Amino acid sequence: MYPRVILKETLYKKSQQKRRTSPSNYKERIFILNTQNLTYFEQRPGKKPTQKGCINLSHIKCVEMVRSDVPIPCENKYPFQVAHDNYYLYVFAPDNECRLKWVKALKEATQNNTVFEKYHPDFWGEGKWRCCLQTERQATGCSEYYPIGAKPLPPTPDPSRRFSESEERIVVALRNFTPQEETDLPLHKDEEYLLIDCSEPNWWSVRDKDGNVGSVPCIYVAEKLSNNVEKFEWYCKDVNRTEAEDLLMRLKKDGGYLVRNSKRVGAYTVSIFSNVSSSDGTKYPHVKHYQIKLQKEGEKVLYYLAEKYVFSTIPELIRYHQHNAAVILSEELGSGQFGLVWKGSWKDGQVAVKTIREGFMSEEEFKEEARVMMKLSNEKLVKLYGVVTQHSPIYLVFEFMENGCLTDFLTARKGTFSQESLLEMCLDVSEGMAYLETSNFIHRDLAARNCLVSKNNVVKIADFGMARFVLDDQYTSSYGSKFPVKWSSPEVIKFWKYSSKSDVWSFGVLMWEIYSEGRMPYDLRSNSEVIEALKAGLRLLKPRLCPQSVYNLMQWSWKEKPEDRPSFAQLLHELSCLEQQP
Ligand code: 4IP
Repeated sequence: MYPRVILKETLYKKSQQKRRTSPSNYKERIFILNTQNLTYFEQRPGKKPTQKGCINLSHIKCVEMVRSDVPIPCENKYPFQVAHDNYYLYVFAPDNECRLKWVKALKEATQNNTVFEKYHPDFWGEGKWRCCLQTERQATGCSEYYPIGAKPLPPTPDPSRRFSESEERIVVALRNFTPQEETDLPLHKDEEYLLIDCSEPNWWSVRDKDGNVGSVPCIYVAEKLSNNVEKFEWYCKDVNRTEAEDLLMRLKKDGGYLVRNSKRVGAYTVSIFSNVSSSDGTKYPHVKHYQIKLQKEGEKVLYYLAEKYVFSTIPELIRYHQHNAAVILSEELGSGQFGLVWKGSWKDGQVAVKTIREGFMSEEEFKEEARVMMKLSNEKLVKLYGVVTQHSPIYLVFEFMENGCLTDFLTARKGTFSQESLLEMCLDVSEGMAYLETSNFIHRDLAARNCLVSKNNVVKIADFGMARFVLDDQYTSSYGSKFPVKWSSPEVIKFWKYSSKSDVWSFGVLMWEIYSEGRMPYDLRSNSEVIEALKAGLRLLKPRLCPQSVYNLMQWSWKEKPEDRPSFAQLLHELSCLEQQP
């Protein structure tokens, strides 16, 4: 009896280079997976397919996707790997769905094999593993390998179990998401998903409308709240107007609020405490009451406080206004690239508020993206708390950083930094950038001027992703006077091709700024001279304070081809190793 065929498809493969002299080429082959072997055939027009290779399934030690940013020189751009015997077969699928299907089927067919504990997520090429830079082809992998069934799959919902309305948590996709792993679920912008598990910090498990369950990055979804107000601690059903005032005046918390039943049956009122007069900013503790108004749109009821902002549930209305509580501006801190920057107070704490000059930014697009940006959360990123869009100019409310911008911090304290503190600053930034890299988020304008320093001297990254919304050509065109040429990689200058690897180039320049204690890079050259110098292969010289080991990382970050540069994960690793050295 012939073994049963599981999958059959025409895909591309790379030569396995079994011998030192083997060519490196990509060939179209018919792949057949049956219960015993993975076989591939060449199909010549008018001829019977000829078998070119056959791998016995029992010899397979790992099947996984390849995550790489090297350009793939064949038509199919979605690689996966089959490690068998002492070889790696790289196969290229036409799309991600097809790739996931093959990886899953191969994993299932080899589930009883003795497999690798760790594997290499990137390609072997030019004598090294691109992921961990080991130079031995048989070197143990650098990432944990999960054969089928080993990685806990998200819990499958029990169809017999009915969620009561109060338990059900729905999330809405803020962006599309393409699965990267077998256990991921695609997201379609604005569609709703049932939240199943949010115990993991970065990846949540959700179910789509067809019942498929999988993981999604939590920054790409926002929770949609049901209209059940009873479960919220801010709902004080039977408190009347005078009691609400007493309660809030006693608490004296700026922006403190509660929601109560209005005297009018079926209506709700929000009572809010404020410590300042809205007209002149002087201190004046008082409580204001706003009725939540209803608006009917066909069958639907919408809720609002201010006419422009309507919500389909009261909890959503509260969530919005919670994050958009009044900001009180106190002193002007300076002028940023978008407009004035103020120190302010918001919800009892200090904040930095950026006001955006009218016409300087595409506001509608920015408002959409701000929802994703607000979800980015890492110790080494300056937190974006909220966006106030009720009036023009719009305000962006950020975490307040006592020690100001990194360039000024470096120049003001020139000559006082220890080697440890300079390395620590590079580590802070690489940590924040490694987080952005794993969140699929590109900064596009990384430089010391766009980093800030906290009161404990922690360096944090600011203005991530903002460059996309600027409307000023002087800033967006590479010939413009404000374009950050000195921080931009060659592919950005030539083709505006941004990626985490173009951020890596900028990070190299930022490390240079740190070790030069705030000097302007290429200070004696104009932008066009810098472009010419880069073309000629010239690079920034090693700053006096910079050890050779750190300069090597800068030079690695300034490799002409993006694929030759390290990832932020690698840079973070290398910098941490340097920190451990005596
Ligand atoms: C061959 O190159 C093909 O790419 C082979 O693939 C490949 O074998 C050979 O690698 C490589 O030398 P040429 O066609 O230019 O001779 P296929 O068999 O699909 O044609 P693999 O082992 O990758 O199948 P070596 O290393 O096996 O020689």
